[in-house]
Amino acid sequence: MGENVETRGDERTDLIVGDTNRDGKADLWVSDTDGDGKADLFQFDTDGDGKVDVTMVDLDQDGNPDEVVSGDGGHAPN
Ligand SMILES: [Ca+2]
Ligand SMILES: [Ca+2]
Ligand SMILES: [Ca+2]
Repeated sequence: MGENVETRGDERTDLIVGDTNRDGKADLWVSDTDGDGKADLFQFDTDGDGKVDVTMVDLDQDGNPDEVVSGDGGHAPN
């Protein structure tokens, strides 16, 4: 279990769900948590087990992550 990260909002809208290694399972999630339509939560499943291994939060939505933690940061994909 990783630490919980704070996001801009409490909602979660997945803007992009990707399958970068084409094994049929999602391994990339780009999400909007505050409903403004801009991505602020980025998650990656690096080992292909369907669970998030790295979470990045871009609190000011400038494209650069402000916090990076291992695990899903308390924000598991649906
Ligand atoms: Ca947002
Ligand atoms: Ca994983
Ligand atoms: Ca940022």
